[in-house]
Amino acid sequence: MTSNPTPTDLEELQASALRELEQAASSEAIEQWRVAYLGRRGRLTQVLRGLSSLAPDERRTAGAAANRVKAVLEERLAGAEENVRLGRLQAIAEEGRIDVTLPGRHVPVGRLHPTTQMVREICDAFASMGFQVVEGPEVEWDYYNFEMLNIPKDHPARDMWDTLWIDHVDAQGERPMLLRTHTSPMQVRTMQNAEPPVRVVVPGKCYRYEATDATHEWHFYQVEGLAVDEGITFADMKGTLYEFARLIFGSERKVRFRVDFFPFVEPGAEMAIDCFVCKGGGCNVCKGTGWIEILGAGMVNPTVLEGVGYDSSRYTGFAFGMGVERIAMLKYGIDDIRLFYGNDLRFLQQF
Ligand code: YSA
Repeated sequence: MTSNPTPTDLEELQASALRELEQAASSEAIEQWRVAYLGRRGRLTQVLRGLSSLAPDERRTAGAAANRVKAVLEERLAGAEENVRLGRLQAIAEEGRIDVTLPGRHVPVGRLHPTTQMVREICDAFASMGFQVVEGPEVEWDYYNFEMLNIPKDHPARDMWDTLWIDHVDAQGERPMLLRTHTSPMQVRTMQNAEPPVRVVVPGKCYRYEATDATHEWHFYQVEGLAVDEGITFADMKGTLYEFARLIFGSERKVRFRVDFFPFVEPGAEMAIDCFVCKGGGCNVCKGTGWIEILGAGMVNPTVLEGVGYDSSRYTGFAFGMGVERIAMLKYGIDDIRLFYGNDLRFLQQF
C-alpha cells in the first residue's frame, strides 16, 4: 500500500485481516496474525506511520479512518484470544481434568494490627459511656505538652517524661517543639476549643527517649480521657474507670486505686488490676505484688482549668491516661511489648 491510503485500501486491508483471523485457530496462529497486522512492522502500523508525510487535511481524514480499522482489528483480536482460551478450558473439562471436589486455594486476608484493635475496643468502651473520640498532633509544642499542664520550664517533673525534641529553635533560642510524650496535651487543646460539659477520649501515638525493654517502647499508644462539668467528683472518676475495667477485662477483675503524682491533677491516682497470671497471689509478672498498674488519673488541677479560661470555682473534672499496648499485654497475656512492632506475622496473625 502507498503511504497515502485511500478508503478502499483501508477497507481491503481490514477485510483481508479479518478473513485471515478467522482462519487462525491456535494461540500461535493468532500471534502471527497480530505481528503481521498490528506488530511494529505490521501492515496497519506501516499505514499509520506513513500518515506523517501527508498534508494536514489528508492526514486528519486518513488517520481517523486508519484508527477505526485499528480499533476493529484490536477488538476482533481480543475476541479471538478469548475464544481460544474458552476452547482450551472446554477441552480440559471434557477430558475430566478439573476436579471440582478439590478444596479452593487459600487467599490470605489482612487484618487490623492488635494495637489498632485494642485502641478501638478501649474507645468503644468509653463511647458507650458518652465520651467522644478526638485526635491531635504527634508533633507538639512544649506549651501544650508541658507548660499548660502545670509543668513549667526547668521543673523537675519534666524528668518524668524523657523527651525527643524537634530541631527547631525559636527567637529566644529555645526548643519549643517535641514529639508528644503523652496524649495529655489534647486535654488543653480540647478545653480551649469547647465549653463544658466536655467528655472526650483521645487515642494516639506518643514518643519517649527511652531504652526499650519488655514493657517499654520508644513509641507507643496512649488513650487519654477527660470529663469536665459542674459537680464532677472523684467518685465519678472511680465509677467510670471501674466500668471501663469491667468492659475490657471482665467483671471478675479486682481494681485498686492508689495515690500518685502528676502536676496536672490534684489529687492524683494510679489504677491497677489484679494480676491476670497469679490472680493477686504474687508472681514474676506482677513482680510479687499481685497488682498491675494500668493507668494514671486524677481530678484536673484548678491551675489547668484556669489556664484554658474555665472557672475552677464552678467546674471540676477528671482525667486519665493509659498505655494501649500495656492493656493489650494484660488482656492477652503478651510478655514483651517489642512483639507489637517486630512485624512478625506469627505474632500478628494471632489477633
Ligand atoms: C495521668 C493523669 C491524668 O489526669 C491524665 C493522664 C495521665 C497519664 C500521664 N499523661 C502519663 O503519661 N503517665 S505515664 O507516664 O505513667 O504513662 C501512662 C501510661 O503509658 C503508663 O501507665 C503505661 O501504660 C504507658 N507507657 C508509658 N511509657 C511507656 C508506656 N508504654 C509503653 N512504653 C513506654 N515507654
